[in-house]
Amino acid sequence: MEKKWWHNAVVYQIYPRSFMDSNGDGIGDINGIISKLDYLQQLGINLIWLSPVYRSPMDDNGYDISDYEDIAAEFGTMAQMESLIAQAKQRDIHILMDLVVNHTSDEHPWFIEALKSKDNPYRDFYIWRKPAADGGPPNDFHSYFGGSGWAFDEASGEYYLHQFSVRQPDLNWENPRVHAEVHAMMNRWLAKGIGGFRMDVIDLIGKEVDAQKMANGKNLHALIRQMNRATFGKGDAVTVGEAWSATPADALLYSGVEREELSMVFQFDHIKQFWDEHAGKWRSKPFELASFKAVIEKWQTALAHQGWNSLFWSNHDLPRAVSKFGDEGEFRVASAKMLATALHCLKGTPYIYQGEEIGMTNVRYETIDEYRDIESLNLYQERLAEGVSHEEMMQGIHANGRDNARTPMQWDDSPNAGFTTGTPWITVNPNYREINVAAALAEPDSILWHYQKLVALRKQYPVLVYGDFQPVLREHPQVFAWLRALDSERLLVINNFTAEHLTLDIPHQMQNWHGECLISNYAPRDRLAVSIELQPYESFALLIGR
Ligand code: TEU
Ligand code: CA
Repeated sequence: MEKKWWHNAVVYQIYPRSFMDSNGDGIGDINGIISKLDYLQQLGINLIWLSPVYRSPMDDNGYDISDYEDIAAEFGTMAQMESLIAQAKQRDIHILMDLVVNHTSDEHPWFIEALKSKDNPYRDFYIWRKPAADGGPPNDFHSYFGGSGWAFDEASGEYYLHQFSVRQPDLNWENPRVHAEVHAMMNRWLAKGIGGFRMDVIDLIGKEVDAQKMANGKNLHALIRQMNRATFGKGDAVTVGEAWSATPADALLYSGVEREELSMVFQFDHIKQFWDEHAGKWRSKPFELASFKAVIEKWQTALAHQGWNSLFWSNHDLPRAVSKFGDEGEFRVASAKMLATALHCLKGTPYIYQGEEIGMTNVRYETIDEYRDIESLNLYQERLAEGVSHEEMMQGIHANGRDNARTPMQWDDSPNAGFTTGTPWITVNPNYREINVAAALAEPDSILWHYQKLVALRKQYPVLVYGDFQPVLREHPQVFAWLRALDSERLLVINNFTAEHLTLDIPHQMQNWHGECLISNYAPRDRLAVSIELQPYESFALLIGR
């Protein structure tokens, strides 16, 4: 496999609204991020995925952009953004900008023009349809944020498509002028020295609207290859596409080396598998290791030699990793470290979502009024109108609501966790007095230093980057284990995914294995035996001696 500069890099995702507030208005901002670059350099990460900071009316916290080449006033200025890019680069950290081009804000000049008349030159930048015979929406397509995916425009008597909020009209990617505008914008950002792009719902831009085939439309890959050749393909930028619909076969189309499309995609099988078939994310299914292992193994195996995996437990749309896959209580630290070791010892690019490195947890606001996320608020109303109880919806929001990931970053135990000297835009998780960066920095055995070690190991041991994934102990109901093999090097990774003490019987051919324990969350283990006693959530990686 052709080696890439970013293959041994780890990505840190920043949700700017909740990372660090530098001017006391309760909203995180770019100067706040700049003030924490030394902290990120110390962690060792080399890429930052920066969620949107562009001008936006913030209907969806910035994923509704009104100007792709200006910075939202609450986040700062373009000069500050350029300073962030420069100061990060001085620390060998490269910025991945969030590219949100499946839709714009309804305040984007293109849409304002489009609304003026049917023959406005920008009308065809969006997707319009005549009403159905009954005067209603053209079809029953449902928005991801509730309600119809069609909004009526009185002036023209037509409907426009919005897969997300009514204030996020979809762009018409069948229009070559849209291609040209977006490519030019991307090239201007690349010229500012960014490291690449994270691409929002990129699997939706090839939508076949009248067939209601939104994801994986027939032109999708041609559009991405065209984008590659017109912009980032000319350099060695990193690109990661968000693709909720992706299968391993799709991922090979997106990230196959000879495909000239993307570096990798975010696929969500290990997330969706715990969503209820009918109620979706609003009713969680209990975590179950066997099917979880099967999904991870499927992706590790399918992209073994072709393509490249992205590795993540959470992001700004998902619940906190330790709450979803670990233990928030007695074993919060042990399980957070186990989840870190497991993720960083798989093959692909690991992503750390802000706060994951200190084991931040989900939040449980008592009332719906404390929530801010448009998806949670809209679906709460819609489901209650359909007869779902308040209690059940609050349970769903507590388990899978997006605000779980968006509570302010917990820097120390001062008021509002040191995130702001003002009133935070969303309530700080009350456990910040215990869970915060200052406490983690002061505790040599903290989750934070465990992440720092994993990031460093990735730069020291090629087996962690290029080693083949080979499952072991596949049938074990509580342990997820595998080998990474590269040339003569073998790394054994064993993870107890439960709070139980376990006696793990070691397969005969592995019983005398010994070597160097690269990382563990209990006492280091440098040799196996007939069986070993595993502690709750115990996890270690053993580099097998020659
Ligand atoms: O997310 C796509 C998406 O489908 C999720 O928003 C959705 O919430 C899903 O149910 C996961 O929980 C992307 C961005 O990541 C998200 O923040 C934006 O809201 C969305 O696109 C629209 O831009
Ligand atoms: Ca601020």
